[in-house]
Amino acid sequence: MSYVKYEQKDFVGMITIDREKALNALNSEVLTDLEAVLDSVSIDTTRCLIITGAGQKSFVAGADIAEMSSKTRAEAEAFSAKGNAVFRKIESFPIPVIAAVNGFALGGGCELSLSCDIRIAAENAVFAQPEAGLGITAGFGGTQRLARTIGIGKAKEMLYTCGKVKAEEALKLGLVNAVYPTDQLMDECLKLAGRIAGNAPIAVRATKKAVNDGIQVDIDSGIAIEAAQFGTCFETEDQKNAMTAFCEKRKPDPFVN
Ligand code: CO8
Repeated sequence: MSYVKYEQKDFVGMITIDREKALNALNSEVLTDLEAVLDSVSIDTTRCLIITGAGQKSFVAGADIAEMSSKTRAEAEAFSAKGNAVFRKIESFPIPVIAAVNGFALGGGCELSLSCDIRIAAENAVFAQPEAGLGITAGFGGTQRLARTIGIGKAKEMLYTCGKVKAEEALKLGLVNAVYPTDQLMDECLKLAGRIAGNAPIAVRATKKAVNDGIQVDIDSGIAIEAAQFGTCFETEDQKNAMTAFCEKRKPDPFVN
């Protein structure tokens, strides 16, 4: 039995963390299953991923507190390393990943969403980093990605106070890109994924890599990274197809992977 389900519709892959009775909390098995599902995704047939939680109440209510409660320092560091390896895999996954946040995104759940390219929230979404109240720091990248996403001041406030941030406030903070009624969340995420999947896949992958790699370096190095990715696109069928079609005032043929 796997705690993580995978479904594919056209070019869009949907990953569901399926441990609903524990509000989809991340224990070691869930992390192992999530990594296995990610490893099984073929980018030859998939252009965008959506990650969500099973049920309507929770995206992911954090790392599993019961499992963590008796860990030694070395075991805690190993658990953190395991989660971080999976989240880095999502962050650097070759195709865009959308977090469909359907309820609680607490601790490791907020951090999971932060490793995705885009967060879309249901109206019932609640974000928080409750770790300081549990006697620990964030351990799956929260101190790093939250500050990079919403800025240092607001990130520190969330991390120090453990305060809950509801969907509308998350939108104002730039923590999420959009908020939808809970029953429309998946349809809206599928529409967004479909729009991404409708563009030239190699160009989208190159764009993700340019943004991700460029944000880590100084502006001149970042521009050089973009220039290199831009150049590679000129060796693709999609570039020739799309630009020729524009010049001939017609629609391009379907894009290829
Ligand atoms: N871990 C384990 N079990 C959980 C978790 C969790 N994070 N969250 C919920 N559950 C379980 C509950 O124990 C409960 O189980 P049971 O039915 O067997 O008693 C079940 O899910 C349902 O939960 P509640 O009955 O509590 O449901 P409520 O609607 O009353 O409350 C809340 C929902 C508010 C979400 C509440 O469950 C809660 O506060 N959960 C904990 C949230 C939290 O603090 N998350 C952060 C955890 S720390 C973390 O994520 C650190 C990440 C980095 C790790 C680094 C490794 C070293």
